[in-house]
Amino acid sequence: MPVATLEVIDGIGLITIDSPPVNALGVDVRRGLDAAIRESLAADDVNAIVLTCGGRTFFAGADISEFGKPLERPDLLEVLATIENSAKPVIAAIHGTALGGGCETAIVCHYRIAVPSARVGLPEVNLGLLPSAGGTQRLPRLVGVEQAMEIVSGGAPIAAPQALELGMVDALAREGQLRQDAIAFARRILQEGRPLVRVRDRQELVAAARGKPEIYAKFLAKNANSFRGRRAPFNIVKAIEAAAELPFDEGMKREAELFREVHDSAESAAQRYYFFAERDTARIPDIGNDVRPLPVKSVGVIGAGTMGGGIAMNFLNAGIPVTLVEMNQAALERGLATIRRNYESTAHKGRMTLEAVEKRMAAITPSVDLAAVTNVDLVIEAIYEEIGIKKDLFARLDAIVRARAILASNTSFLNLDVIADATRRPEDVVGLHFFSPANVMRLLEVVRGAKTRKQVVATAMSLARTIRKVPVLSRVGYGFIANRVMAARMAEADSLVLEGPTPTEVDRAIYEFGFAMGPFRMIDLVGLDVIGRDSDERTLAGDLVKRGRLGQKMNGGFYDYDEKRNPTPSAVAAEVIAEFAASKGVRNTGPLQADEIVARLLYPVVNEGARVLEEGIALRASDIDVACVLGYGWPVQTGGPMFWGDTVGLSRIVEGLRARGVRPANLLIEKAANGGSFTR
Ligand code: 3H9
Repeated sequence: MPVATLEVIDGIGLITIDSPPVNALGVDVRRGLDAAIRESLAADDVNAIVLTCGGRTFFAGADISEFGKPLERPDLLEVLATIENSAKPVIAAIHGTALGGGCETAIVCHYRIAVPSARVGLPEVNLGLLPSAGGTQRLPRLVGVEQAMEIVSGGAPIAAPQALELGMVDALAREGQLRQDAIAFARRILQEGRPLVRVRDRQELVAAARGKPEIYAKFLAKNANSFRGRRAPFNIVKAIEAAAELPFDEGMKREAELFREVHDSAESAAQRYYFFAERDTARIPDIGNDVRPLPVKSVGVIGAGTMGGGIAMNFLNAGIPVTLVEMNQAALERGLATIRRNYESTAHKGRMTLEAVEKRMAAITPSVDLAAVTNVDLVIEAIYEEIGIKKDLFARLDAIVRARAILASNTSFLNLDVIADATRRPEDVVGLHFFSPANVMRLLEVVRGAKTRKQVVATAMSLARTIRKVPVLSRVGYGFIANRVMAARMAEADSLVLEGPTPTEVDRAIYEFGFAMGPFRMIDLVGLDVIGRDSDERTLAGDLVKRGRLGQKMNGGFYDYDEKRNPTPSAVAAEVIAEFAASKGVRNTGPLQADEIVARLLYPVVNEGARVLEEGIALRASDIDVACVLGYGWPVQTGGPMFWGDTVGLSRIVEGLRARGVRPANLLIEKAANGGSFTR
């Protein structure tokens, strides 16, 4: 099959590009597109050109796997120049997602028509990049400088109806009728003798922002938090400023310079690695495509608490009805009310209709009788984290649930095999470890027990995608992947504050590294009584709890809080820390530099990651990275702990751990000795 085909339909040249899976603009696509455009320009019987794509989407952007390699010609800029300078109108006909270079191709065309379900956007920032085929210069000419900064630095795609309002597309086609409607649109343009609109020539919106540096300063100040530790958003703002300040061709040169700066950055290498890492999690070496997932058309959730309610919402959102079971009517009603409140709050923000709220609520079958889940395809348990209670529940479920239904536990620390062995069908038991809030967090750890059969694993992995989660497969082990490796950071933070650095200094270093908050702010938020409640060991958090300090919710924790929840250093916490240090005989050795704090806290995470790999708990290092980025907000611009460990250098990590008297994992020692790495 050729990549590009040209059909001539009554004077309209219809170019279709078809390069599965997503029509990425790799060299073959660029060549095909270039040739088809040239052929249309040369053909006497073509008066206007419609550019569309086959398969599931319009161009999804540059081929990410080509970055960092020598680029073969023609480059995208050359192809786009031919389109822009065409004497015949070129109309982009968009379905699926027109992203990155795909969106830039669309906005170089003279007109754009899209089906309502299409989305357009410039997500390069998610790869640590900026658009480099004119996106930063043309988009401000279509939507204005401020809107363009939001779109490009945010990277989120925009739905076609909104893109129409913003001026990114000119018309909507009927769903499923793109081809016909685009051809009709092209005819209208010819009949009405509409001008060839070259976006580069449009001045009005960029002129309005000219000579106003305060626009950019204000935007950067507003986003200081989310741009911290990154480079791409700053270069994006500079490029958009250039669109307002410079003539088009000079602006294009500036865009190219700014792109080169980020292209070679560690941030972009990490984010490009991460892009593929997130997609690799679905590949399981011993489970091929021949293992077909089972259909899951109905779900039972046991437990309507915070976790159970959040889990239920995922399925309701995906149109899968949920039977929600609680022990008593009052708890059930509380759970239902929370779900309703969450949906209504989304509706009040304009992100769903009240009708949709009712539809989702109506898809819940509430019950206080376990027998209500007898006929569902999948039961997920989200009850109290105690092995005896879980075993009992699974034995009861085993007795009533239909054969071949999947029984899942949301346990975060317990041994899934023990739970599975409480049933006569351990092969149908799997772990589905959601992260809180379960309706928001994108990570789903799928736990494969010793006896879980392949089809059940395949079903869980595929179901994760249905509910818009990223599944990471884990074997059974205490804390599975994300909780286990990140616990190493908390343990180290606890021992570090005994030596001198304060919680504020530790948290600041971790925040500057790119996490949303440091470990002490986090534990204050979660509640000091929640973390480590099952342990008998004396801990700092435990000592604070004894003083009535439960965190933000009660009397403060490692920090004091004002009524607006702003933290300030706590004298009581300092006293508790000093007492604890004295009891352990730890000497105060004074403050540390931020990079030393980061190394102290995060080298042990890399080490624990190495153990998780060694033990076969995770399939691959990149799965650990995905779990930490999505489960704990590890800053994606560093790639995740294992990619970051490789960036730091494994020998340095081994030395750092040894200097602290920590035994490095064998795999880590081995790789460091051989000059190996986890992710490259
Ligand atoms: C850019 O355009 C820079 C320009 O400014 C400069 C130009 C000069 N390249 O996600 P899926 C693969 S930067 C290569 O599972 P979905 C993906 O790895 C680019 N491969 O499907 C996967 O492979 P596999 C800006 C790509 O339906 C398969 O396609 N564009 C690319 O859930 C299916 O992907 C972006 O950042 C690519 N560009 O989602 C968009 N895209 O099957 C990136 C996908 O072997 N792409 N693959 O695992 C996406 O956001 C999603 O893939 C998309 C489809 C929404 C399109």
